[in-house]
Amino acid sequence: MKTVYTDDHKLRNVRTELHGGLLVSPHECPERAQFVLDQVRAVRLGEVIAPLRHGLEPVLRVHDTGFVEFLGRAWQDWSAAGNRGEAIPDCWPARRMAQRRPLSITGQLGYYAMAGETSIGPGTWEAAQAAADVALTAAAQLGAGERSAFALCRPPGHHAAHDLYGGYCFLNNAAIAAQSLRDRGANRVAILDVDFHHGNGTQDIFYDRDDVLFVSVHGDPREAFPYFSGYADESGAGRGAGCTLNLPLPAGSTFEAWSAALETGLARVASHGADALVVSLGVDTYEADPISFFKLRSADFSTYGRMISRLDLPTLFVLEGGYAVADVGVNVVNVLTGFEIG
Ligand code: Q9C
Ligand code: ZN
Repeated sequence: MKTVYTDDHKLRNVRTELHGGLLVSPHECPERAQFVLDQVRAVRLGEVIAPLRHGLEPVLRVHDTGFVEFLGRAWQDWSAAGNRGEAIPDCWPARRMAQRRPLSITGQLGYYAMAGETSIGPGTWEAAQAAADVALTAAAQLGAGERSAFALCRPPGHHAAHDLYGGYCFLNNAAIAAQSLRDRGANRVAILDVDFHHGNGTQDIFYDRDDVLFVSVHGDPREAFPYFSGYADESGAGRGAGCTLNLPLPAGSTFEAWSAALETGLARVASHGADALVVSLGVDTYEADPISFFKLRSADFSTYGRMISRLDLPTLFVLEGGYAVADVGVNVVNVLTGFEIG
């Protein structure tokens, strides 16, 4: 399959992540993408092509205009206000407080952030836009008749909601791509999120819709980020009732439990009658991941790539998380080669 990639992800290279009461070097770092690209080339997965610029129109199909404008000027406003470090929120519209957008940039960070670990720096916006372009270009490959395509993008996207950033995510690359598939004529799309963390942003964007199914296998939110989304009883609303399926699993889950949940998810994808599948491909389910608690081994990624291929759908893989940096390439590409071998 073809891989879509650009060096522009390197424009996001912040120094800080709020972690354990410290500002540490970010888990979501540029080296992740380099390891994936190296492994794509090592196994000769297929051609590596550059993204086309798609502009903001396909982004605004799923994201709020005020939110996108905020992301576009957040770093500039933050530094112009005299702040000397990277942009981090420190106050949120919590229970019983006003859900209004303040004028202050610090207030706006809290208004638009769903979590506080994700610093904004120079180049964050440009990298986020490039990641959306990577996903849109890969989606267009499916439209051009390819059976599958791989969007090698960072920063990741699945925690970014209609008007929220956080969890290392700014624009929801998978959601933007899924919407573009709908706009290019797919009547029904399914999104399968196999990242360790619940894809709260993707769920939010499609929660009340019946044309885009969202299925996620993830760490139980009682114990894992994002804590306030991903419970089994969140199943969609209105027309979208029954079109969200959350499959949370406990700490220490091995491939035996994980693959059984995946089978449940795959059966739901099959019954949706989708014309195309988007896989939010995070490999932070790996046993050596530093911030997660599942126990998948590298060979398991090949196995589930094969399981996904049995759906026999045009499939777009969009890179999400995975922080055992040196092993991210092997694990991601194992899913892709498993899929291709079938
Ligand atoms: N103190 C993705 O995998 N919480 N995002 C950090 C470490 C945020 C993960 C916890 C984890 C976000 C795309
Ligand atoms: Zn994750």
